[in-house]
Amino acid sequence: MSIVGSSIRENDSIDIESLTNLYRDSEHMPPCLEKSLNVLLFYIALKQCDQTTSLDLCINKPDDLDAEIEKEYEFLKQQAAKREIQPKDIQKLINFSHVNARRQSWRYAQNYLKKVLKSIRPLDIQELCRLIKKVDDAAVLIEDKDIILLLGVTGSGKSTTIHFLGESTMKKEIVNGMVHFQLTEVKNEDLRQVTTSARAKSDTRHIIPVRIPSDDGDDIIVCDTPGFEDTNSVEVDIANGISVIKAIQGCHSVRPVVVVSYKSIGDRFQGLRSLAYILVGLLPGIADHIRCFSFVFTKYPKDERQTIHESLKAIRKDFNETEKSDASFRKIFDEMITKTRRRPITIDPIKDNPMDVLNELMTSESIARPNEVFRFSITESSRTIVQEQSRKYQSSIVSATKHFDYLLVKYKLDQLKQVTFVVSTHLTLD
Ligand SMILES: Nc1nc2c(ncn2[C@@H]2O[C@H](COP(=O)(O)OP(=O)(O)O)[C@@H](O)[C@H]2O)c(=O)[nH]1
Ligand SMILES: [Mg+2]
Repeated sequence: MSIVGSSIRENDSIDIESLTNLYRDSEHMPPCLEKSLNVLLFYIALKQCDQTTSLDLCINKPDDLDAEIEKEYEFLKQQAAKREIQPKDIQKLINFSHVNARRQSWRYAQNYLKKVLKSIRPLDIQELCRLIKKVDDAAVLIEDKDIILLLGVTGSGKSTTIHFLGESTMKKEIVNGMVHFQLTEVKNEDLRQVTTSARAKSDTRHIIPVRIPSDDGDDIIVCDTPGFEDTNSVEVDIANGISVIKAIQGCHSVRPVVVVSYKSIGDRFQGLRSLAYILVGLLPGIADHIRCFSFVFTKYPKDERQTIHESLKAIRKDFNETEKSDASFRKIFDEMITKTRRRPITIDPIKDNPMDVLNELMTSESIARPNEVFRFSITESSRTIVQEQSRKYQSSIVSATKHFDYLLVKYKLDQLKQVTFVVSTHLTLD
């Protein structure tokens, strides 16, 4: 084994944190199908890493990675054959993955393995516990504080906006045909955790508070959040529903800032409609607090900034019957229309002045008792997945007991205990 200390660069499918997590998770597992999948995913991630960028990581890398991969696939196949209950197509997916690995098509090999993992382990309790832990740390930093909370769908530009507010420098690039603001210097330490992404997928997996020194000497705390849409992974959805909301509830006051991108206003306004529903889900009594909301518009072509107010009015006129009869939904739109009448807040992350924007956001009223306003909720499908995962652990325990595999019994019992703990302490609260 040699130490990988020099070689990882974030690319499309792997970042350092997830690589370290894969490694740590598999280290703690007894030999089983799940471990084998994790080990292979880790090896494949190593294969995908760029060998040029220097990073200080202490991860053991096999000297002959190709041979280890081959060996692990064989082991994986044996483990899969041993299972009494065979999830559908599992052998086939493993074979697909193996063939792709032999062809060095790592992305395909990885995706097939992820499918297998998802079917045998629908909920990654390790990942969920990690997310909850990070949120708990964030909760300490924002407890009893006045915060600005960025909300908006994935890709709307929340993380880029928070970097702008924290005075990170960036340069404009075109990535996959779209404008991307690549960070060039991150000065604020809290912002090191905030990654931005040119992909549609969310990079922010939990709430991240960023302290920004203000003109009067106090810090202004701005929080980046993961999107609250139902396309999140089950782990992010549960962590959002139980921990993020709890952290927000612990604040002294909250100024919600909704980040809306140009794209969501165009294209039949669908993005804006789903955003409004997400907001109502988070704050059922939103109508009573709507004046505390600010709206920031991103990705606007210069010549179209003046059209924001008129486009919103056009959407409002076009409301269907359901939308018209939904008071909260109407209120959100009316507030956006009111707040864009004079001068909408648009942000050019390179040219605009962050303090001007921050000062403007601070002039809005704040929600004084967030614990009475924000609510817990996780999607129905996440609830089902938690139950399914508990059942899977139970049947693995029975099966491992039959095979006298007590190490595995202990491991699965520990996992089941963690799921039960999360469920009993959090999910039963609402
Ligand atoms: N904030 C902002 N982001 C932009 C703009 N134009 C393009 N983007 C890009 O939109 C993508 C998604 O941004 P990100 O901040 O990661 O979105 P998030 O998922 O809401 O955190 C990134 O590639 C940004 O660089 C713009 O005018 N403002
Ligand atoms: Mg983000």
